[in-house]
Amino acid sequence: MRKQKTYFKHIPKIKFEGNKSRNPFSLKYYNPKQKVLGKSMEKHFKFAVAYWHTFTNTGGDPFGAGTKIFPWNIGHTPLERAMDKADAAFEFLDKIGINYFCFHDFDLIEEASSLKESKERLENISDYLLKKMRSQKTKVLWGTANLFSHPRYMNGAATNPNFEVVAHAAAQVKNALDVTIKLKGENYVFWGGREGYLSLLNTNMKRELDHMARFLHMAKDYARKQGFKGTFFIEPKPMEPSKHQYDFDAATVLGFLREYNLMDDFKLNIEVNHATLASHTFAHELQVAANANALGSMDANRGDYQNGWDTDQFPMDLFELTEAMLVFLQAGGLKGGGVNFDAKTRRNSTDLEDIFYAHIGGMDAFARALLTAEKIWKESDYKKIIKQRYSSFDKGNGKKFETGKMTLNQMAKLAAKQKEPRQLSGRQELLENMINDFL
Ligand code: XLS
Ligand code: NI
Ligand code: NI
Repeated sequence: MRKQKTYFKHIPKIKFEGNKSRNPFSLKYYNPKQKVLGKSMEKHFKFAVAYWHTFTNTGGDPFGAGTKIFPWNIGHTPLERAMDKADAAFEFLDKIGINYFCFHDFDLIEEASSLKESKERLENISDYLLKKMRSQKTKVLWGTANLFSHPRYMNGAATNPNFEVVAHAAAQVKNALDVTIKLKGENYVFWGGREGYLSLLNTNMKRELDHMARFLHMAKDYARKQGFKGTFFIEPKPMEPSKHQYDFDAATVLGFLREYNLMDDFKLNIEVNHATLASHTFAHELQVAANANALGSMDANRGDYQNGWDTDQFPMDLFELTEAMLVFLQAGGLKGGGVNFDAKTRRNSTDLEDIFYAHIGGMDAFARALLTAEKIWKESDYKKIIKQRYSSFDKGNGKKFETGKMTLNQMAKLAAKQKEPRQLSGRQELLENMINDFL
């Protein structure tokens, strides 16, 4: 194997030091082996680093070029640059103490001008990654294909009105699945940024949705044939880059999966900032997925109160995360997935240490929220209050109603006999206080 390059020599290995520590290169709350409700934090979360944001995205925006000078970006050939990037990624993963990563095909290595050459490139870089993964015990949480950056996808990938593009997307997904399987990826994600429309005037929506379902069935069948045992995730997002994305939110995606008979193989990957773009809270989206036993994975980040786009900031909002962790605990955790930091440092955070601070902050925020949720769970009346709120359905006529043993006529007769129903407080402020009290 070639000589590994190092990029983060000046940064120490990040360790848990507890919340008295003032060392910015330490974890204050995330203690991987510490148990929360009988399960280690490490197992609860399965934190993953997003290859695209942390090692690929140099911070360009619609108004200006990238600002981040990545020292692993200067090699002469695509393979050299990709290997250098892999060295940086694995050094980072080791130093920060995260065992998983997530990738798009062309985060690993740049796309070539033909499918054939792109495939060769992916084969070469995945050989290299595999060796590194073995020596470092690193794992792939999920892989995916980038079906949105190249101009050929301007009208969509699986939902493109031109069959040639759909076929190209299929080839790309086949290769991305092959790489994911080769790297023993635990899951595979579909995020359909361009699966949607810019204008309904030129769109046959029904036909496009049928195509999307066909495409997902084909991909799933292929992967299963290759022995892939993991879960497929759909990642909902309402818009951006499409005006309207078909995978709008968790409820929409569940409706789609049910309609097209995909529920056995697909679950949801819920992203914080996508939830808020869809006018939901993160907790709401998690709850909708959990209700369907389809809470597969999370993309962790946060939005901005003032901006209406996917700012993908690192998660920091303890209140938002604690509410989410209450749903997470109640759902019994994630089905197959983990917590992927689909988040980027700001465009002007240009030092290499910034990606360390960002991930440390994200891990600590999740850990703190989980610990708070655990305390609320164990030490407060939270569960009792919720149970009490629905207790009229636990016995008598309420129970009969719930179990389908009442008709509308019987209900009407009961109502006629009773007085105006009692008022029952929702206790929202009390419950909100609990989060602050236990933080
Ligand atoms: C973009 C999405 C994307 C997916 C992977 O908004 O979050 O990063 O997670 O394709
Ligand atoms: Ni995402
Ligand atoms: Ni996103």
